Amino acid sequence: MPNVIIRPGWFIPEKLVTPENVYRNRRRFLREMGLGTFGLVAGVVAGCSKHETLAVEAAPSSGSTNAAASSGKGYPYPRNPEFNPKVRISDEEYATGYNNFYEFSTTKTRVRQLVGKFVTSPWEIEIGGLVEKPMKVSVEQLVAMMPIEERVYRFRCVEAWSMVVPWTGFPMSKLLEKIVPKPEAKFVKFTTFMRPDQAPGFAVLPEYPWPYTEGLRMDEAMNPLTLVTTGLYGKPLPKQNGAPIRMVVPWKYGYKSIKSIVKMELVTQQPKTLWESLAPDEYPFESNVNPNVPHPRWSQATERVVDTGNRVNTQLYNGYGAYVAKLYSKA
Ligand SMILES: Nc1nc2c(c(=O)[nH]1)N[C@H]1C(S)=C(S)[C@@H](COP(=O)(O)O)O[C@H]1N2
Ligand SMILES: [Mo]
Repeated sequence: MPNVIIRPGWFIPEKLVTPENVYRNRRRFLREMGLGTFGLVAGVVAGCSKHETLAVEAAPSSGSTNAAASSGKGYPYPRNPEFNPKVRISDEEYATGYNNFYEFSTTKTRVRQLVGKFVTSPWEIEIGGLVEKPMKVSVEQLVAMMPIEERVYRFRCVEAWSMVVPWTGFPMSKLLEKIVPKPEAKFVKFTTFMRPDQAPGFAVLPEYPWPYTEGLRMDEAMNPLTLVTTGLYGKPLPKQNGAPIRMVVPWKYGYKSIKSIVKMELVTQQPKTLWESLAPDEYPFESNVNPNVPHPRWSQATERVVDTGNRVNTQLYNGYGAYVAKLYSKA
């Protein structure tokens, strides 16, 4: 099946798109980090979407069409009317065919072809750290304990593209209530699976500080928008979207929405995340969607809606200010 070969953003030599001084500083930084030039080129350039033409391959290869982890029991779950915006929902084909999941590939349209060996069932998740009631449960057990619903959220990648996706899951706050955080817990650290035999991307980027990790402040994790997610489009998560369990944090850039989670830990210190370790000036910990703060190498003022190709204005907190602005107002 012929398809348009896309030259991804990271293919562009960084010195062509970065002011020289930033380039030099980053080089020094990466050298100090022990990362080579390859890490520089492939590592910190997560995309420059205006050079991309969207091409979702028509037919996913067998094995990638989502022998999803959790059984399809209960799907589709009822949609929460509070999260049902009057905007066009992106075509499912795009949400499941245009993916950032570097454990498999840096080419978004290739990810779903490369997930065949990824075993997502059975799947245990460890939830612990500074909590009174740590647990180690299967995703099925967790789902059975939680109030599951569907929510339509806007999703905005730091690379300036966006989608509108119906996710299925439960609020992180409900899970935190169950595990009872200790007072000294200040952050939640999330960790993705790391099985190089099941995911070819690890070997392609050996200098990355795997596994993929992310984090939220405790008050961000408690915010009612923060969704522990097990499905999309009324079905269990496809592997390429982070089966069987991932986060969706809709007011932050997409890289905070960590996929295929094996561990959640409550900690006192702000955790080091994969992207922040690679390029703190480009992918900082907080990473709230903000049209007024450009990425060092591109504007964040607008975004390309992937399935329509329309360019629309980016909104502060991705439009979720009513829920989250108070978290960031300096009282
Ligand atoms: N483990 C892991 N989680 C990840 C990523 C990744 O490469 N690995 N990419 C992030 C980025 S940059 C984005 S935009 C979203 C993409 O999610 P989607 O493919 O479901 O749209 O996943 C995020 N979570
Ligand atoms: Mo992203």
